[in-house]
Amino acid sequence: MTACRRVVPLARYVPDVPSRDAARRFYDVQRLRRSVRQFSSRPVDRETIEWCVLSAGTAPSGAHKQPWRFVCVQDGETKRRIREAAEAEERAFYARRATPEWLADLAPLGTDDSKPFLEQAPWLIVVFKLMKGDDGGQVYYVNESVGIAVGMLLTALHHAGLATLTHTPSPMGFLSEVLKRPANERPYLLIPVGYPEDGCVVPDLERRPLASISAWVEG
Ligand code: IYR
Repeated sequence: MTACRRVVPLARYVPDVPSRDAARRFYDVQRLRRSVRQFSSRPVDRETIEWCVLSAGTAPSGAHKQPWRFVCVQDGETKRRIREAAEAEERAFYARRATPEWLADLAPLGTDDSKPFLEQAPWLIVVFKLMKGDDGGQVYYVNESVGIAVGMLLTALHHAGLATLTHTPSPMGFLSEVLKRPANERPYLLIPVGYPEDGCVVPDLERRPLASISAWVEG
């Protein structure tokens, strides 16, 4: 059966300053986003996380199937089990699976197989992608859709003053088991969320300038 097309007037967002100023201001917020690995134990209330997940849920998706689920974990015992399983995978990664080139690329980040932030961060948001709808129906452009939603989630959390890490212990199958997720969901990304620890440091990285990330075809 084909659902019939219904339309409503667009509810526009109009910034209170000209678009160029709004864009620059937003960049000034975004440029301070960093991946953080040292989290404070300062709590973050559930409602803050809820608003950010709602923002993520405004992402566009293939055929509007919204093929994402955000599992928000605050429970200490669950975080402990996730850390234990993730560190087991990371030990295998650093000792055997990673190529020498990969290890060399990671050296400036100073990462290793120890992941204390998986317990220190007050929340872990585990993002799952749907391989089929809950009704067994098709989903489309799932990686693109979930990637966009995660970008929006990271942006919303950053805008709320919270720090995040995009963490991909590989393989991530243990997350389905620990969190008892249904068979149509696959783990996509694990995101520790919280305030940065006092004195938190991050790698001294530079971002590519505009000219090196863009090309222009002007009329
Ligand atoms: N998952 C590992 C390794 C790792 C891989 C990449 I690509 C990174 O940008 C960072 C880490 C870990 O979390 O240590």
